[in-house]
Amino acid sequence: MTKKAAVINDLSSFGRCSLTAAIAVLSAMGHRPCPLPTAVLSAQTEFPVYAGEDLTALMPRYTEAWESNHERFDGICTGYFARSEQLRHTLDFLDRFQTDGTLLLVDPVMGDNGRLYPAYDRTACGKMQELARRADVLTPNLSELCLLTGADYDALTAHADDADYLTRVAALAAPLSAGRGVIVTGVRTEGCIVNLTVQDGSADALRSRLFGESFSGTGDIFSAVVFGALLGGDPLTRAAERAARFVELAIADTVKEAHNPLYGVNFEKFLYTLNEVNRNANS
Ligand code: PXL
Repeated sequence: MTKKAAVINDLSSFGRCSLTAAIAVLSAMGHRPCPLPTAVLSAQTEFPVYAGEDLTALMPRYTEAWESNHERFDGICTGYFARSEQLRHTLDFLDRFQTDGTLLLVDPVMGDNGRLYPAYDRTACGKMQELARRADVLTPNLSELCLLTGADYDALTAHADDADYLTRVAALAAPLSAGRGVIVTGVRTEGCIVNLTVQDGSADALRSRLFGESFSGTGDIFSAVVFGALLGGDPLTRAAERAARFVELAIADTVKEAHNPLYGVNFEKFLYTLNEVNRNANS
């Protein structure tokens, strides 16, 4: 059944991330994305130059307009926030639209490779912790897991070759996973990338090919596929597997040609693989 999903994220013209990724992925999976844009940008903020317009002031107006029209959502997913005020508006949005039956996926987009994104500050990190507590599913990368839990990224990754590395990452995610699913994305280990699903006291490690580069938007594409799969009724580990395989396909295609990781990955030509009609026809 088609599910209606509010997607709170920015619209970046270059970088194949945030709404550009989520609208395409959710639509391909047969759902109805309803974007609540937090900002419009000529490119995501890691580009050397970008122009943007902050839409923070529009957020409460969208919320009120949607409430006046009695809109309801089967799911809500959140991504990048440019300012801590946007997180406050999102918490208010949840007060009005999050019900027992709403699936809330929070991708706590704050940084990568142990560093905060340029537009991010510590106040926003604190608000993100508050938002994370309301989520049914969290999809932090390792840097974001450290920011959410207060762990030291450098100390943790200094022992990435240890046999018990994944056990320590899972132990770090365990308190966060009380009452919700957590997928720690893109953990580099033993020559591969691991997406670690932590839920109900157990951890499930899914291994993918390591390409050795970090591409814009892959975390956003991953969380959009997880969200779409969960809305469609998949269990969390299956959702993580579909997302990992989809991102892997897109990266493998991208590295075959001259590329700049800032421009993201060739996911568009594989969207058809996410479509339920194709999935049912192929199964
Ligand atoms: O992919 C994460 C992301 C989303 N949106 C914007 C960003 C980034 C990462 O830098 O700058 C605007």
